[in-house]
Amino acid sequence: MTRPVWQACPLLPSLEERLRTNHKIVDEPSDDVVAAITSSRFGVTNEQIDALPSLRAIVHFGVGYETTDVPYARSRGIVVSNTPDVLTDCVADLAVGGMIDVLRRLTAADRFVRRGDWRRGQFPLATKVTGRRVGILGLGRIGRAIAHRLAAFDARLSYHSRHQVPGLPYTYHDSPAALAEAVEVLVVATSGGPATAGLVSSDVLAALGPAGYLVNIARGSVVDEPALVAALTTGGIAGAALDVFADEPNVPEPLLGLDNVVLLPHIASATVETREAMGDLAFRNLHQFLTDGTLLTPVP
Ligand code: 8YV
Repeated sequence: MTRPVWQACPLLPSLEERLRTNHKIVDEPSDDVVAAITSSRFGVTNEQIDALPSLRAIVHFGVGYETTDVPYARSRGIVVSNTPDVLTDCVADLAVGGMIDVLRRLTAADRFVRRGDWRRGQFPLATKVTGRRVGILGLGRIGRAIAHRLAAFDARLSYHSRHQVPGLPYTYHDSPAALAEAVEVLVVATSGGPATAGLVSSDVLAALGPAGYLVNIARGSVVDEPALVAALTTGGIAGAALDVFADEPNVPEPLLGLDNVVLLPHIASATVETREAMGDLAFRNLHQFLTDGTLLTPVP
């Protein structure tokens, strides 16, 4: 266990401790590092890859890996892993929580009570959750887990994905705009990266319309953020629940004063149970790579 591993960014404290107990972890990259461990937020850049001639594996803490250029890494003989599945439940739970919050105005009502406004009058009526037409953009593991939960709310479910998935009881739409047109709530559950950048465009938001809600637990890059801000500030859509933003931790200033927007600091996977499971899976990927050169959960 003497081959050095570069820790490219701060990680979960329990993971850092386990890494340092079991492996030779270095904070500064050197010519002889064979693996890098990083998070979905930071990844490893192509410049860093070029500077590390012995690098053969990049292990991500997180399911997303768009911060690392995987084809480039592969072209340099580097294998890449992520932490799928272990966070699916929590991310799906948060998507449903965000949807309920923005439709029923839970956090807005909480602010109403704290401001003392209840003594002065009634909180405005909200929007019913059960039975809504909901569209899922991106029907991967997380999108399916969201759909599964929403079925218990009698949601009328439809989706758009790169490919139609055979055998599912949900209506398929062949574009994000067609999906948005057909639903009252659009839930973004795609992966990030160049392939999905700006997929929720001003046209898609216009198709969602003044009575429509957007929920985003995927990546800020999937939504045209200036178009979203414009839609929210002008009544182009009814509201949004956002866990992700284009330039985290910076949230567009015009959103801060809006009561019809739920703003969350990228917490979809942030439970003790899930983060520990992600840390364990990242550790096991690294350990396996250092033991036999393979990864437990290589990226697809
Ligand atoms: C984490 C995420 O916030 O897994 C992902 O892709 O976005 C979140 O679970 C992230 O991994 C922390 O870096």
